[in-house]
Amino acid sequence: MTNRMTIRAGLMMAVAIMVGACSSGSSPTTAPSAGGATAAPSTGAPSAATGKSIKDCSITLIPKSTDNPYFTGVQFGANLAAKELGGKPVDFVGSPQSDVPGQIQRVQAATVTKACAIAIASLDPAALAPALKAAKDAGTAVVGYDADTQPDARSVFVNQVDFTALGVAMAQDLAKQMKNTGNYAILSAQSTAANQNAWIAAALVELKKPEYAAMKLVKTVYGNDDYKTSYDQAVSLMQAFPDLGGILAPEPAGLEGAAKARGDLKFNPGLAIAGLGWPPADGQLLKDGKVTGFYLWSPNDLGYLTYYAIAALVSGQITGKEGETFGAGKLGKATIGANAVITLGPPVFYNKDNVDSLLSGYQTK
Ligand code: RAM
Repeated sequence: MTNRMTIRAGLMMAVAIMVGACSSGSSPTTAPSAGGATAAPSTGAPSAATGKSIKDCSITLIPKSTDNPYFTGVQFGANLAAKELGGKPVDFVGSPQSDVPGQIQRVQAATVTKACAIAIASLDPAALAPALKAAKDAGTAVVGYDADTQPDARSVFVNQVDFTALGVAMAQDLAKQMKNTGNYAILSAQSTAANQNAWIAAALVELKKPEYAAMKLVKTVYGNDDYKTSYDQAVSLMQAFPDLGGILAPEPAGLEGAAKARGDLKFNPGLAIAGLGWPPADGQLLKDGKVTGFYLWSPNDLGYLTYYAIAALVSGQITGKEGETFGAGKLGKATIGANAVITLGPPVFYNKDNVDSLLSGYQTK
């Protein structure tokens, strides 16, 4: 079974109804064929449009941070696609922790060395936009993935999951655990991260519905995808709000930090924790009953799709126009949606029963 198929199977088992019902905007813009493959992509050959072949292409892949296994998983997936298309492995460059100036420097370095493409998970869209626009002007293709930059600073954005679908799904999980009542806080990644901010916005729209009137957001804090910072933030929340009923953590370091802090502080064991987790490690939280469930998607597939999108872009097969399509290997045909966004698919809901059987899309080496 391919990773992609695994995602779909996992979703069907766990949350098909939940995610499917929660958003009108949740339909994926990649559509795998029944066999998980389509006609061989035609992205390897030079095209009249740009004259570039992926085979000669140096790609700089910039993560939010290199110490985060999520991004090494994206790199792994990108290199799988590189192998399939006969391209070079990506140059995975970044700082160990979130570092906006570091991202800007890496974009500038790739521009100077005339990289054929830059793929970036932007820590701060506004701060990165000038450097990315300069890269584009110099002839380097710019693709956003995971966390978007400003739309005018990239050609396409490869989105892991529909923003609204994920935000609503996480909100509903939190509310269910809290029985629709009580104070909750949000423990996010970077305050400027477009992905987390979009998911949070969608979650808050959902939680404005009358059935959640007894739930109140008391504070939003940021842990920068760093476990220690996230843990400290969770401790501060529990100290400041002794009646806290729930934490929504739309990133794995926050989820883990919240679970650990709740135990260390001997805080109310009923404190609900919902959001995103890293299945290879946080599966243990599920099995120990510390967290009832969390969402994620395959970072390998995200990297793989990103690489295929770059190949299609540099060959001239796509330009970023809505409705354009390209072959994405085992993921099937991908279609560009509104605002030049290509969406991988729905998230998977992990619980103690399915987590061990759904680990195939998380390889990091
Ligand atoms: C962290 C990062 C990344 C996000 C994942 C789920 O690793 O913030 O951007 O997509 O969590």
